Amino acid sequence: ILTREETRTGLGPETLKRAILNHLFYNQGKFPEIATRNDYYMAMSFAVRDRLLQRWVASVKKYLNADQKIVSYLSAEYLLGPHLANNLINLGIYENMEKASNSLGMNLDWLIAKEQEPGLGNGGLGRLAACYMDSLATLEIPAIGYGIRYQFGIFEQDIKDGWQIEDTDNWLRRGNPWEIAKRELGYDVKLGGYVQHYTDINGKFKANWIPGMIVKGIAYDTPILGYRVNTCNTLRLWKSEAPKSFDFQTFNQGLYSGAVSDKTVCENISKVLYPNDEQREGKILRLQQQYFFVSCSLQDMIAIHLSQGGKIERFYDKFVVQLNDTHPAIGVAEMMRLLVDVYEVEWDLAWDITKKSFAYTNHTLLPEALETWDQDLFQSVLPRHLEIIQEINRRFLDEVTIRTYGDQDLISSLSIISDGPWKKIRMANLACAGSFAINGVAALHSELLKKTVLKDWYQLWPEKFSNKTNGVTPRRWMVLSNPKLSSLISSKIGEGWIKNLDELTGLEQYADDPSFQQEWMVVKHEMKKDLAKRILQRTKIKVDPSSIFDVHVKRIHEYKRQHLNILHVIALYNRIKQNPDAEVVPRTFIFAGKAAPGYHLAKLMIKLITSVADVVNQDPIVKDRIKVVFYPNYNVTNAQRIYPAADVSEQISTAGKEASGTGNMKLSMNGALTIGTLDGANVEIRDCVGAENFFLFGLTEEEVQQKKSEGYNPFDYYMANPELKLAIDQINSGYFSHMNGSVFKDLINSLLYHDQYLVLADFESYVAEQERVAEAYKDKQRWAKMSILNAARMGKFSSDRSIKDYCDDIWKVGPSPVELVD
Ligand code: DL6
Repeated sequence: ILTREETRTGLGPETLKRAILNHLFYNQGKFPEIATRNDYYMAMSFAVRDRLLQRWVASVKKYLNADQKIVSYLSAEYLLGPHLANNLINLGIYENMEKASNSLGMNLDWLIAKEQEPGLGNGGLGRLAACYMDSLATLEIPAIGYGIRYQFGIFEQDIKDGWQIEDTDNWLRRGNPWEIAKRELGYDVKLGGYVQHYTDINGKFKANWIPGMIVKGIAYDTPILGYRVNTCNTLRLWKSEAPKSFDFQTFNQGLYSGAVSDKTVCENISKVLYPNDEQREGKILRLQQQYFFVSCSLQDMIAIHLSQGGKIERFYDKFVVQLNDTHPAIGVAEMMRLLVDVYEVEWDLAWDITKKSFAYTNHTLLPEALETWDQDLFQSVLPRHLEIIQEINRRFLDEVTIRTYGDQDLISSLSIISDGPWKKIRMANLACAGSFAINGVAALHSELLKKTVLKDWYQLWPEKFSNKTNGVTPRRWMVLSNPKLSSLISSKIGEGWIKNLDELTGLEQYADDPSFQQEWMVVKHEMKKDLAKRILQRTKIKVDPSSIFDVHVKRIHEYKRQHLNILHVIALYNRIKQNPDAEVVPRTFIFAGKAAPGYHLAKLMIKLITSVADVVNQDPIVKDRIKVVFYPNYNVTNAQRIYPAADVSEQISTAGKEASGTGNMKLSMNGALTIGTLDGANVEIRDCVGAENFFLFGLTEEEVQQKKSEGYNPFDYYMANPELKLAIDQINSGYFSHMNGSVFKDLINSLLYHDQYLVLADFESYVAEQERVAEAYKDKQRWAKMSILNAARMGKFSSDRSIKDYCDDIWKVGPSPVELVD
């Protein structure tokens, strides 16, 4: 009998080396003399995947047990980031793989760098889904993540002449060793057409949906392994195809292009991730995408449940379905269609099953981000679902009428279909009506949901509401991205914190210890040097690693207020210009983030940052005391390089606008100090790390509302603050744009005459707090202590804690450890 070490799943360096060579020869038809670095990356990834699959098979066998409840996470986005290094860490074979790769004459870091990251998400929401998949597996919770296998993920960003340029993200170009296509596992999805009604022989009223087209969803599975456990869950992403790839009948009739276009139309559905543009209404393809993946996923869950002898009426015993925002909310209507039309379940029972199966997470308070669909458009794509939604709504509003004694305002606000001549389907209302639980993603956000966008829902169904503060996985965001800091931490408190982040509090006892402070700051400096090198390579800007690394990285959006930050930079610049000997603590302002391609003002904000950078970085009077960098193409890979090097974390959104934020957590865990408003999870971060270790500024959410209701006039702030006025005048006059003042006029007009996000109102307090930041940085010991305490007190923000909260309060699913049998 072979030991595991001798079989293809052993974990020792020799076995790994043999596995890599085997894949290179027998899988890829290559040998060392001709193999490229990418060939080695692929071979190594296949070798790692073998080890995942061994665990995956054991996990799936366990889940096939009829009594095992499974969490089904429905998300249109998964911003996974590269797999290889993360899997090496979770398997516990990083060092062994390093040895294996060295003995093959390969550098492991090079191979890791070969991976094209799957950027199947826009930002926080998609990245949260990825962190949750990691935590679900680590906590040994049976789970399937369902989504879309976009052929093109989030666009790649380049900067030309200071402007954002978008390029296609062809991430599958060189193949994807992590996924397994399950060609046999496919579901038909109907789209368009019309509905016929008839009465069957038993006198039952029936609907027959005659589709305009049928698309096939093919499953592509990616194994997601937990940290140092055998649980390996499934991320099942659907690719759309034509049911028959080639229609011979059409071909024979000489309509070749017709036959091909059908294939193209079908394949288009999973072709590209939608960027979260301002204007996203009316995009038929987006509705098709949402329905496509949700329908495949629900059909799949039902098939799994029935194949194990489950009864359709008890679907919710097998699966709990979490809706990641409203993107999959059409699932509520699809579940009803499957139950009523396909499985012939009576309406009331079907509605009961549906409401016991779904839970909904809201991720935004921004009204423009709450999805609605024009009823006519909706009908053209999903005619049967429109009927179902109308029926759900009719019965639902009857219930509301009785409960509210006919309160018209409540009835119209809760209605799933809006009144008026242009009827709209409100997806958040559909999600709320069809779910047994509704949650926000940070304490403040959950409170505001209850007071604002979901106020009326809360009034009638308070028991459905809860808060589940977001979290992030310390495996990727500390162990993988900051190995030196992680080793330092482990050298003091052991490795338990990696799975139980609360153990980081063990670091508090060293926060005042000068030698630990020294070690901490040395690691920080190393990481800053690494980033400085990359900045030089990528942007040709030389930055000083001993300056404050002030980091503002996230999607570019007015509410996230990158323009507030750059106004402060201009103010500092002017202080130096007006007094060249002014004492300015050297600082490097690092920005990164993508602007939605159709979001004009966000793109102008990038141009403003790069334009200010061009002037400030070159001005000899500044003498390198301030530098401004826009690091292009912010993605998971680049985020992993930036967070460890940050001293200051900019979390400066207008209070009440950022639902939670997760970058704020990652930065703090890596020892950055936050300058921030009382917004999203900042509030809880400040509570945890202590007010004395957090730089607070700006209006509170109530003050923002108050100011707006009093009639906020940004122009008054502009006139009242000479530093602010000068900065804006300079932008306006073309000082930063080769004397062409018109470049930024839209941005300036928006600030001076609208300023929806109260940038000007918060400017003064922001600048004052930034002075405190600089002051604090001068005292190295104080800074080191604050930095250590930030990391030490971040236990709450592990995604393991979030997932445990979901499991205990909403999903009612517990761990189910998986045994490996040789
Ligand atoms: O919950 C994850 C993430 C939050 O941390 C951000 O604060 C929030 O802006 C983001 N929301 C979205 C909303 N998209 N839609 N719809 O991405 O979610």
